[in-house]
Amino acid sequence: MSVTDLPMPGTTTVRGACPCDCPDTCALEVTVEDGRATRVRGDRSHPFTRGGLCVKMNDYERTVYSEDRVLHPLRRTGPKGGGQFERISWDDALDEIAGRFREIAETSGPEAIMPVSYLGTQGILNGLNVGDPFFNRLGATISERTYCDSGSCTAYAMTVGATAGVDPESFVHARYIVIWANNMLSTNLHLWPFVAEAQRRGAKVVVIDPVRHRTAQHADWYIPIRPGTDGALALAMAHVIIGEGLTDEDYVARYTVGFDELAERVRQYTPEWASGETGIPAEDIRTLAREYAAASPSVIRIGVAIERHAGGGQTVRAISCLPALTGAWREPGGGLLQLPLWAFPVNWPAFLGAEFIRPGTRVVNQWLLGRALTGELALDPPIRALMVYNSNPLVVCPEQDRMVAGLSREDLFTVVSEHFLTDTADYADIVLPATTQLEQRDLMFSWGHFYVTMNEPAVAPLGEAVPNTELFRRLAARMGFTEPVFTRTDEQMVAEAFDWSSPVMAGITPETLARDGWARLRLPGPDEYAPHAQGGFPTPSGKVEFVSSAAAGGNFVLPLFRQGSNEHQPGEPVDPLPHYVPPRESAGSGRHPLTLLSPKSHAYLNSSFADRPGQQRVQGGPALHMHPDDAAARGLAEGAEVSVVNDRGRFTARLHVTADVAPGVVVFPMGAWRKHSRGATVNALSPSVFADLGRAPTFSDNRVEVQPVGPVDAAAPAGEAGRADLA
Ligand SMILES: Nc1nc2c(c(=O)[nH]1)N[C@H]1C(S)=C(S)[C@@H](COP(=O)(O)OP(=O)(O)OC[C@H]3O[C@@H](n4cnc5c(=O)[nH]c(N)nc54)[C@H](O)[C@@H]3O)O[C@H]1N2
Ligand SMILES: Nc1nc2c(c(=O)[nH]1)N[C@H]1C(S)=C(S)[C@@H](COP(=O)(O)OP(=O)(O)OC[C@H]3O[C@@H](n4cnc5c(=O)[nH]c(N)nc54)[C@H](O)[C@@H]3O)O[C@H]1N2
Ligand code: SF4
Ligand SMILES: [Mo]
Repeated sequence: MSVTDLPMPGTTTVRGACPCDCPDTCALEVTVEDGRATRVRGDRSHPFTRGGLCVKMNDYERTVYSEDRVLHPLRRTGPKGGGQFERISWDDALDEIAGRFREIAETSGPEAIMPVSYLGTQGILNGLNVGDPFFNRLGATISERTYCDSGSCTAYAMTVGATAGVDPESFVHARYIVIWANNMLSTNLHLWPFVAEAQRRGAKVVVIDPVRHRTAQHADWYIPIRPGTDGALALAMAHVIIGEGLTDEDYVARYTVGFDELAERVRQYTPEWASGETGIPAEDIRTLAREYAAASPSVIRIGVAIERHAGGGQTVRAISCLPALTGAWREPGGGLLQLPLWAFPVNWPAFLGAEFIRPGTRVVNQWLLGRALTGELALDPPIRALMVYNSNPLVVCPEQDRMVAGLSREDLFTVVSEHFLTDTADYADIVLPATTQLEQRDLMFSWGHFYVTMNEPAVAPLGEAVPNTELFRRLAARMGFTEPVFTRTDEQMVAEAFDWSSPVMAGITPETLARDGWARLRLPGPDEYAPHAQGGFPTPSGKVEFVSSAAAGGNFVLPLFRQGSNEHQPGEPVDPLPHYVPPRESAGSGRHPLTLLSPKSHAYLNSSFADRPGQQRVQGGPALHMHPDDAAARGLAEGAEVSVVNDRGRFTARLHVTADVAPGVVVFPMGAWRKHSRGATVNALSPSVFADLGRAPTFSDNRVEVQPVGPVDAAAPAGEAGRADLA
């Protein structure tokens, strides 16, 4: 520590946690001077995040004190979407909301009211489930939120069970690291140093992605693949590993079920066949399988993006089989990393309010929101009121044109709780001001490491902003809900957040967390942690299930993703063995030639920060990335103004021609707002079709055409605009 790091007299340092929906969950230190946060930086003593914040958060105090913050309740004064509002009091806002909710519940039934939320913050108190008890008590439509990783979770649970998997910190021990559909240097930044350390120690790093992005550029071997065909690659790897006798026979015999059936199943999936699907030479597939099986320990990191096509679930099923075939789980640093979230003993029942759900309450998936609002999805009663919090559906949901039409309905009553006037908030009848992480208490799990992090409020709420917890306390009181869950304080919620008596929480209490800021779950250290060296998988058999017993119950969505409800399980039958499901649109239903990918923007967090000037400067203007061959075939050049079209919609963009995207693929990062774009954004073209498992979205299963719309402006190359994405 240098002299300049020492706190100045009159200043305090408050420990916090980044609230973003990001696997890293960085530990923060907030400098507060005279009641104002003046600096936010990473906690350098944190073993995983090590003090460096990403470009989204390294000037967080500017976001918090931005002049654009919504600081008072607002009522709409202009047309829907116009963003014109007048200030009103909290009392008036709550009266109006409770009055409308009551009237709608009485005349149409409470299912005419629907919550729409996701992960604006992922704190246990203020995040995913904060409104669930309220809406379940009200009897509102149950909102199914399978935006992210639901398909992967279902597939993973079917195969290896809900296990934390490999400790990200033990990646340093791996000898072979496969980064599969994950732009780690943009989306999981703090895992990279562990990969780089392994690489320094001699590990081979392989990146499998249709895009040669900044992470791929650091790989020892970059393997371009056709989007949505990863299942073919994984099954062919299994074919080679089994066919060439590269399995760990002892591990397979002791700790797996269904090997013979799997061997029989993958016999058809030859490298030559997979080459035709994936575009990867058959010899490369063999080499990958042999190297992967020979190296010990080997580890696979799957990105969330792996699930976003018709066969996303079966892809994760197939990949989840590989480490068991080779016995990679035997050593620290070997196995598979999906969501270490499963390591945390979160007391979900205390937050879901599932006990309030009336049997038979209808479930609507937020993915179909546009259709639900326009009436194309036949709903009785129709949706008459929406309450949006922790989400910006107009930007993040598919079929954006339908969303605009739906949100424009004069008879729809829309409430939005927000930090900023987002595209969605512009359509609200009432906007409510929400506090940021610096103004609220929360407790965080992580989906990228094994540390619990406490967030202490650093400053008083700005204006009349309230935490989401307080918002729902106020609404519940107005609705006359008196059960204890609606009156508990944030401190009481912290006390209920975990099963503190769980062995992994030994010695960790709210008090120690308030003092220290964070704590590692009481698991063996990263040099020793090999949770499945001797099996012990949390599946019904306790083994890796090549033949999945959970598949017998059919396709399922975990209750976490659907407001606590486990009812209405669709039970569509699922083949208990992994198999190949080709991408839907390239297999025939998409008549356009190019596959559009919409991965994460480097400088934004989903659509959050996409309105912040500092982040916009880093991100640069949005650009559509296209391979030179595809550009030449269309007579398009760098900087061209292009229209990206399919049967669902269109948007315009500047073209950036680059060999870093595979031929046949175009890339436009998600996150930019409509009001900063020329109207429609990339999700105007995304389908609302679900993947095969867990009702995952299928953004990557999206066929489009690209057309010129104007003359080339050679003076303004779009390469500048798109620089943050592929740099
Ligand atoms: N900077 C930044 N970080 C973020 C976020 C953000 O918005 N911005 N969002 C956070 C959230 S919510 C999430 S879910 C994670 C997601 O993080 P990631 O899992 O990394 O997801 P994406 O960035 O969407 O996509 C990663 C890569 O998958 C590739 N890809 C797409 N389709 C396929 C395919 O079919 N096969 C293969 N092999 N690759 C494919 C894309 O080309 C892209 O390079 O990131 C988190 N971190
Ligand atoms: N095309 C395409 N679409 C995608 C994806 C993709 O890869 N491609 N990714 C999908 C994925 S993985 C995800 S996770 C979703 C993300 O979808 P969302 O979770 O909706 O993410 P954001 O767009 O960041 O919107 C979060 C909003 O919550 C607000 N917010 C933040 N904190 C608080 C708070 O404490 N209280 C309240 N009331 N509001 C708060 C923020 O200001 C922001 O406007 O998008 C999905 N959409
Ligand atoms: S967004 Fe992710 S990387 Fe950035 S500060 Fe937050 S947790 Fe860390
Ligand atoms: Mo996500």
